[in-house]
Amino acid sequence: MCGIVGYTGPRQACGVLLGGLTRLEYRGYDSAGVAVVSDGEMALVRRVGKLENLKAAVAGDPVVGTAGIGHTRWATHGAPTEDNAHPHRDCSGRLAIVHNGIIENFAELRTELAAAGHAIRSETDTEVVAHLIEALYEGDLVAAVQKATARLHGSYAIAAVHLDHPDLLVAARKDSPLIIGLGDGENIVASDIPAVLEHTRRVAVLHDGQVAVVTPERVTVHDASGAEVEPEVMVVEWDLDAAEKGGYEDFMLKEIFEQPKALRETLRGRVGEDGRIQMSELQMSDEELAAIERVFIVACGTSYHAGLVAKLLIEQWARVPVEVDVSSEFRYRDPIVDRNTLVVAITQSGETADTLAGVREARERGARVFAVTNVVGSRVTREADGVIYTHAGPEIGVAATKTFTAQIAALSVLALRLAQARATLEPEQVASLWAELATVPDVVEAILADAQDIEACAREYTQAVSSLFLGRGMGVPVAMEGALKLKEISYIHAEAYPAGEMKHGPIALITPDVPVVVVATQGHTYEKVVSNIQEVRARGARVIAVATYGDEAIRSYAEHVLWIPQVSEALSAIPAAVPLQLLAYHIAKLRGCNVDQPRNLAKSVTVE
Ligand code: HGA
Repeated sequence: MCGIVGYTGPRQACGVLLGGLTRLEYRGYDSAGVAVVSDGEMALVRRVGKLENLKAAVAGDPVVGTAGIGHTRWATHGAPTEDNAHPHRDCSGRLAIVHNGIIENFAELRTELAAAGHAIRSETDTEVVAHLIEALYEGDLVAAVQKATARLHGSYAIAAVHLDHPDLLVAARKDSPLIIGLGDGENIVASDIPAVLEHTRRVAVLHDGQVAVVTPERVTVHDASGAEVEPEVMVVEWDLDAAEKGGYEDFMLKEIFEQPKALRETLRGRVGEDGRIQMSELQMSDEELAAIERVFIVACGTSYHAGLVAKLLIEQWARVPVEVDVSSEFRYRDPIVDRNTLVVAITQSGETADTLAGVREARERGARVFAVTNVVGSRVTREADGVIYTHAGPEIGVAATKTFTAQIAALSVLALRLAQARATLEPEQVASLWAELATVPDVVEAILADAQDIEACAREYTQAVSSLFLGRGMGVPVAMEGALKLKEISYIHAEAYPAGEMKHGPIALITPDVPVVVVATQGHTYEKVVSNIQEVRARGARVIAVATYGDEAIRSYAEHVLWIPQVSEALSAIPAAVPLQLLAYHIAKLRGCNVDQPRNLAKSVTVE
């Protein structure tokens, strides 16, 4: 998720590592460290906080050596502390590794390795990998890494160094990026291109399941069977700014396209071997979950919209009444919250002041409070009784995109977990809903692959002053989020309404100049939505519909159709949200707006 740099060559490694990590700093991180093979010792320096802290430590006590690895950590497992910072070492202290990603089966491996006598010092999933490599090491680091990665479930980009092989870096990846900058007599492993651009523009891209063996003079790449394969080499033409954005024009666009990965990471490891949904973070037994009388969801902005989606899912699947409150309202009213209430506080940053106040308020009233957040170690994780993490990776664009859909994914799992505990769905129904939920990342990938027409549609609405977003059922929170995205980044006024409610007021606003965006995906209110489309068209409105592939009839009701694949109604929020993110993005870009940093907005709202 965050930064990896590894160096082997004639120069002092530490300077190259710190330089590379500096180029990855824009991604956000909470701690940093380097390990350098230094005259028969593994020199290790780690610091919490900014790279400046690490640089100051190294300046005071220079680390000498020409091969090493560095990391900026964005915590997923274990708080952002020095002990949890990477690199991590094995028991002998002769091996050090850095890792991006999540090892799903780390708990089992940890138990196994601890039983075999390994002393595991941190809370991270990463350290377990260092000990696993140690356990499998018989003098050949490449073979040990290969055997170790075969035992890992989850996602990883790993770089390892060992004192027995002073100028060797071994790197491996699955579902987390890793490249090798090819230099002259030196090579640099990195999780992202900006880290190597200062030194080289020739880059070998490592693919899933491959292991790279890197020395100053040579890079060889092996597939999972150990056979040597031809590395894919490209020459990078991007400048640093474009490289930071992965070739996308803006962070927001990059993050929209990162959604399949964010969703996969968030859904990872949620089903046990027995086929049951697991959410151990809740630390509540089935009996305790069954005893819940009410769920209260507290959130602001985009997170509030994810909460509205969760309300529909929890009520439908788990048959518990759910209230969703804007945090700044919740904290100042007298909500009916007691020890039988489960409160779910949703905050991307984990620092949202109003939501934190809501958490305190709810706990004072005796409720059990869970946070859904994207930032490990953030304030809400210390104030809530438990935390459900979205593993979307750092989000830099101010307007939330991948964290929104990841929140919905995490909350969908929560709803299934509640339904399972309360036996409101048959085990087969839970299994089949899970099976479909697990395909949603692929559905989003398909939408993103077929989104070329959205820009042309956006071009027709750049002059709009006001717009209306309509939907029913699951389409309501999707419409609300679509409207929020549009107003946040394009500054076009956008109002969202349940489609059936439109004729009680907002219909008065409709003119040919007010585009109406309608979520008209397949579902039990589809016909009703079509009637609402007819009502707005009768008043001259131009309609942009989000609809399901195959719905040919919709073409005759709407000026533009943004297509999504067929999914069940309950799981339609994530797919339907994606084209609306892109619509807002393109309209804002065509209007010349700064989509990553819209005016007046902050990424993390830490004031009331
Ligand atoms: N799961 C590991 C690595 C997380 C990551 O990708 N950080 O950048 C951890 O929590 O340390």
